[in-house]
Amino acid sequence: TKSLRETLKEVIPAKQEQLKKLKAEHSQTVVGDVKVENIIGGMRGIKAMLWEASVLDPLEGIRFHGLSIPECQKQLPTAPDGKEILPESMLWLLLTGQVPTTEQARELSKELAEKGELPKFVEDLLDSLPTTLHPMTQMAIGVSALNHDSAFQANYEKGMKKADYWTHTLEDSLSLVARLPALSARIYRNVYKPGTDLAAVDKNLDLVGNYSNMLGFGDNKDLTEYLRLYIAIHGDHEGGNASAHASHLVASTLADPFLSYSAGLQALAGPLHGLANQEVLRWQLNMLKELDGKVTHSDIKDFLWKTLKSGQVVPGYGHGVLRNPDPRFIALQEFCDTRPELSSSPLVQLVKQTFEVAPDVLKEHGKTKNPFPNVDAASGCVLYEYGLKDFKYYTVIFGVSRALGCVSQLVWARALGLPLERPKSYSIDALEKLIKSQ
Ligand code: NMX
Ligand code: MLT
Repeated sequence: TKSLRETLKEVIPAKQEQLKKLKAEHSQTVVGDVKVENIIGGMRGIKAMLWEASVLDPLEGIRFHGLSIPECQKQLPTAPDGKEILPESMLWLLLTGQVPTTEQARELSKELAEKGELPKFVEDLLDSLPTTLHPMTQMAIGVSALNHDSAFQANYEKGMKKADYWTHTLEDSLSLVARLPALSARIYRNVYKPGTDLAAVDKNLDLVGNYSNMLGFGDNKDLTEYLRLYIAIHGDHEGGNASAHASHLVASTLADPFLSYSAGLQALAGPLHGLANQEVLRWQLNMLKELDGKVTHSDIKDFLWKTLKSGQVVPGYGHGVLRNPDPRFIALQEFCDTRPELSSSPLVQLVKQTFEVAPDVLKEHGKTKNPFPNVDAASGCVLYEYGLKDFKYYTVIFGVSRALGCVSQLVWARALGLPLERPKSYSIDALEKLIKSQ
C-alpha cells in the first residue's frame, strides 16, 4: 500500500502537467463575462478561482473529485465500528483525488492521533481565555497560535525552494487537522464543563472517535457516528464559499496553513455562513416554544412570515450557488430516519415540517433565489437531541470539518504554484467611467 505522501508524489506531477498544458493552450479562451451586477453583487456567478477538491452544481449539489455524497457513502472507508464516512477517508480523497483503501485510511487515522496533542502553551492560552468569548473566536485564536511550530514558515525563513512549498504545507496541514479535536474539545470543556477532566488523545482512535471522547460523548456511539458523517460531508464546498475563499486568499500570500485557516474560521463565524447552524437551532427552539408543542403547517407558516416581516432571514434556507435542497441536508435527514430516537423527536420533526412549509413561503416572499434548505437547516437538531445542547458551539464542529477542504486546497495551490490573489476593484465613480468608456 502506498502512503499518503507517496500517493501525492505520484498524482501531483500529472496535475502540474495538465495545468501547464491548459495555460499554454487556453490562457486566452473566454469562459464567461463580468457584468456590473457581478461587481456590485458579491462576485456571485463569476468563474474566477481554481479549486481542485470539489465542484458544486447548483441543482445536484457537491461532488468531491467527481463523487457525490451517496457515492462517497458507498465507497469511502468507515471506522472499524461504524457505517458512516470516516473523515480521514474524505481528507485522503480531497487531497489525492483517490478513494483510499481501508488500510490507508487507518494509517492516516494513526498518524493524526500520533500528532494530536496540543503544545502546552496553546493549552495555557485557551485556558486563559474568558469563557464568555465566543467558541469560534477561541478556535481562531488557538489555530493561529499553532503557527508557532509551522514547518512552512520555518523553512521559508531558511530559503526553501518553490518546489518544496507543498511538502511543508502538507506537514503543517496534517498537524493542523490532527490537533483540531484536542483544540476544539478543550474549548468545549472550558466553556461548558469547567473544572472537569479532559481525556487525553487516544493513539488507537480515529479523529472523530477522539474528538467525541474528548468532548465527553465517547460513550454515545450514535453521536460519534453522526459527527463522522457531519465532519466528512461539511469538509469541502468548492472554493468560493467565504471560509474556503478566505483561507485560500490568505495562503496565496504564503502565510502558513495555520494563519490561513484561522482566517477561514473567522469567515465561518458569520451568521450568513457557518454561524447559521447555531441560529437555526435558536430559531427552531423559539418556534417550538412559541407554538407550545402543537405544531401544524399553518402555525409554521405564520412563524415563518413573522420572521420575514421582522426583516430577518430564515436561517438555514437559501444559498449563494445551490438552487435545490442541499444534498448534505438530505444526507443528515436520512441519518435521522434510520434512528427511531431521532425520528420521534419533536425538534427533528419540526425541522422536517419546516422543510415542508418554508420553500413555498420563501417563494411567495419572492426575494431569495433559492427557497430550499442548506446544510445548516438540519445539522444542529441531531447534536441537540444527542445531548450536545450548547448551540453556540456548533460552528466549531463545522470548523473542524472545513479544515479538510481548506488544507487540501492549500497543498494543491502550492503544488501548482498558484499566485498571489489580487483582483481588480473599482470605486462607484471609476465604475461609471468604465461603463461610459465601453
Ligand atoms: N430568508 C429571507 N431572505 C433571504 C433568505 C432567507 N433564508 N435567503 C436570501 N434572502 C434574501 C437576501 O437577503 C436578499 O435580500 P436583499 O435583496 O434584500 O438583500 C435576497 O433574498 C437575494 O438573496 P440571494 O441572492 O437569494 O442569496 P445570497 O446569495 O445573497 O445569499 C445566503 C445566500 C445563504 C447568505 C442567504 O440565502 C441567507 O442569508 N440565508 C440564511 C442564512 C443561512 O442559512 N446561511 C447559511 C449558508 C450555508 N452555510 O453553511 O454557509
Ligand atoms: C458551505 O458549505 O460553505 C456553504 O454551503 C456556503 C457556500 O457554499 O457558499
